Amino acid sequence: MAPIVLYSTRRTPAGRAVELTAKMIGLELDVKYMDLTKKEQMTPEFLKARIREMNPMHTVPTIDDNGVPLYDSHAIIIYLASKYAKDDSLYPTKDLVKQANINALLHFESGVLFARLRWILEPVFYWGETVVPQEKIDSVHKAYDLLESTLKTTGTEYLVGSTITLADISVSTSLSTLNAMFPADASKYPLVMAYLKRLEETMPNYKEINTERANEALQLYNQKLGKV
Ligand SMILES: N[C@@H](CCC(=O)N[C@@H](CS)C(=O)NCC(=O)O)C(=O)O
Repeated sequence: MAPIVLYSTRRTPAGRAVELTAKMIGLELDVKYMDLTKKEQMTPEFLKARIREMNPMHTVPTIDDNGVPLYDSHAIIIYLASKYAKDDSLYPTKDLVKQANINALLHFESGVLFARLRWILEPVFYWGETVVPQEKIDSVHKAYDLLESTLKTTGTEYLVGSTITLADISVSTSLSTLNAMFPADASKYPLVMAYLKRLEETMPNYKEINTERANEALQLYNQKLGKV
């Protein structure tokens, strides 16, 4: 069986979640990076890769698992963990309450963290906007507030329990990028900061896939805003 092909970019949090998950379950991927600033997802070469037919949303990440196309990072990481992981620690199949709590945080990543990040970055990266409205930045700090309350309520080391799950993998990607661009105030969000530090120290491949790539996103952001 050929390795699963992942269409992604180095920077996208959603694609990074797929890479982190694959590494954690020891799954080889054939990663094909694209440059969305050059609209590579619209070039004939890329369309020839049939991504639009595979994914009507033309978003990355998209995977091709030996002829089976799938899109949306949350759907993809659940699929990879369910199909290829040696055990169900990343995404429990029998403890349905735990699974539902993980799902809730995957939706939080998608609907709050990633959505607010994309709301800021898309106009700057792709539409030439050079000013970011304060209300958008405020919305990021409100998201930290939600995460702080979540961590206070659960009181666990990771988002859902004492071991890393798909919730941490997904949340870590947007959170590390947001924090690189709009640093969370440690005096207001001590649990968020402690959580980020824990992830940095314990999540396999965190530095390579989150810290370094979040910094690449920050560099492009600063460059586009004329800050460097
Ligand atoms: N909910 C999706 C969001 C993916 C997404 O919006 N990806 C962006 C890059 S960060 C993209 O592909 N943009 C190009 C486009 O929409 O054409 C996921 O989790 O995979």
